[in-house]
Amino acid sequence: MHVEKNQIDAHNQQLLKQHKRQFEFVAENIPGVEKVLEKLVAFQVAIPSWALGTGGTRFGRFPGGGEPRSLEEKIEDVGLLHALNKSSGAISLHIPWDIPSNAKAIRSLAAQHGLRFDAVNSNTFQDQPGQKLSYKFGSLQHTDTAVRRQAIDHNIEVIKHGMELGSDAITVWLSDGSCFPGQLNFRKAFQRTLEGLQEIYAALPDNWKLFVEYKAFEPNFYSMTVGDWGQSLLYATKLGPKAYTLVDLGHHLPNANIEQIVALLLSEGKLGGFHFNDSKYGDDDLTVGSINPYQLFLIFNELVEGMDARGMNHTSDLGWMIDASHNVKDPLEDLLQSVEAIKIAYAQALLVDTPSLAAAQEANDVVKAQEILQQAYRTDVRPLVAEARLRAGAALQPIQLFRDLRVREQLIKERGEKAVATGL
Ligand SMILES: [Mn+2]
Repeated sequence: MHVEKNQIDAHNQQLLKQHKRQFEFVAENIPGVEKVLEKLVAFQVAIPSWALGTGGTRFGRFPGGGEPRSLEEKIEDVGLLHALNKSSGAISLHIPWDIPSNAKAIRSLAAQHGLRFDAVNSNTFQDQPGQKLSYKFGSLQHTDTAVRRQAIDHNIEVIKHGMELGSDAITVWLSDGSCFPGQLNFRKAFQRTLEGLQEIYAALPDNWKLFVEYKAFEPNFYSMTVGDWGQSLLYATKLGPKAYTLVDLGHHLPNANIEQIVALLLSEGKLGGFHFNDSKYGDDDLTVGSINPYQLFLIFNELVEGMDARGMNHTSDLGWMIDASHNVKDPLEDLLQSVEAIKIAYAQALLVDTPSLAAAQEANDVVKAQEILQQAYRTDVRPLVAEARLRAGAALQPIQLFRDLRVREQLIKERGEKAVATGL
């Protein structure tokens, strides 16, 4: 299933008059609106291969039909999203769920859809069929050298797959940790994990980055061996200049000040990338911006301020990826919503009057500082984001067009009711 240019044009034509009116109304009050639009057009968010099927909980999974059955179909789905919003121009693969049998063919298929390969992800949190040794008691932290060896080798293999696809980063998320007091010697677990990461790091090509992702709890509930940004930063610092901390929004304890974490990691030059999602309780993996859009804006405000302070390129100097998956929505519609929420928060952050904010901060004018942030946050930037889409050749209303074209029905017709994507 492909979305054709003439279908997008026809859709946009219908909405154009109303859109223009809304856009001009907002644009009038935004100094440098053209620069904002350029940045919005350039900004791309990678789609993870595991978010294209209906997710599940440990209690059940309710597939919606027409899910991608192969890596080729996953690329086709991301291509669909990218055709609709021109903001999803990258895919992040998970090995071993998405091992490419013919890397060259996969690469050219992705290129046909205008997609590049974002960070590749390793998996030592599950035992795969036929796997020799178990990760039940961890992978890189394991007491048995042979298990550690197996986990290191797997990561090095993931790097090789990534190289063949033109990716330039690996994300390592470890579920290592302990469920009960006394189970683990923290110091030894840290040391073993560090040594494992050092071997993986040594296998990185020169232009690659290694992202160390942390998570506060789950699947281990007493300790996690990479449990917070402090531990991740410690590993990344010891590893060297190609290692960075990766922030997944759902991987913190409740009420953590993520925007402050982001600001400090950025100023240390150690923020590598992002996994976007939203949550109310823990690692809920809900649609980005669905629960706490103000927090998302505050995070983007720190990102924009911090990247500008270091002269970084917003689009390419950090890895931007969605990491969400859940039970009750069409996964493609959900991803369109998530990308839209990210671009809205980014657009709002671009509107912050930074010089005035800095002056208010220096003068300890608390009220003014808050007003400046909220002025940006309370601006309805949706017409700006839509205008950026229009200029990029995407749909003014991606979800509406997805529904009007009956994309899901088409996919079910092609792939069947019972097609279930590999992944979580
Ligand atoms: Mn993640």
